[in-house]
Amino acid sequence: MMRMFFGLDLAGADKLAIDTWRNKMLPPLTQPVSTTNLHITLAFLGEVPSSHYESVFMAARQVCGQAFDLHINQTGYWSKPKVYWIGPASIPDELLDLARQLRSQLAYQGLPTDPRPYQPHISLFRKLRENPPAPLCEPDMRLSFKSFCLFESHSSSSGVNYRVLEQWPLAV
Ligand code: 2AM
Repeated sequence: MMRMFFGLDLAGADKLAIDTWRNKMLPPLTQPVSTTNLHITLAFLGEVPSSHYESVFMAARQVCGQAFDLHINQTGYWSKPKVYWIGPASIPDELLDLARQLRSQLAYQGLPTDPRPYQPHISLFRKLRENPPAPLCEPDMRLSFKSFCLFESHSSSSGVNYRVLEQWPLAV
């Protein structure tokens, strides 16, 4: 079994810029997502049995996505999963298409897919009991994506760590 998700890996400089924005624009809050783990989920898979790994890779190989830029310019709070996030106010068609293709290829391979409407976001804090005060300034970052990844989410006594298992290019 491996806990997996498809997602977009952020460049190191972008992770650092987000971490700086978080530290400067918001009060200190519990359970920050570690800087190295900042990412955008495309399709959450959860625990995948080893017998299904090949189907997961097969689904990814069938995806034909386009590179795109993303303007991160809004914040949000989901009270049920208790997550505070930043994300784009407007979602590029290439990103919606990538998430849609992944879901349909996973379904075609007989794998379970997430029924929730896709909402791209970068989780900054988890287990947050209430919506924190508004940030001093809204985020304003432009990110570029030329590939998508399959991540393994590994939990240990020192916390959760994400590892890129494989990366697929997006057409430029
Ligand atoms: P993330 O916060 O690490 O991106 C399982 O629920 C996981 O799916 C969550 O931890 C979250 O991962 C992601 N997720 C939750 N709701 C989502 C949504 N509407 N769209 C995309 N990803 C979502």
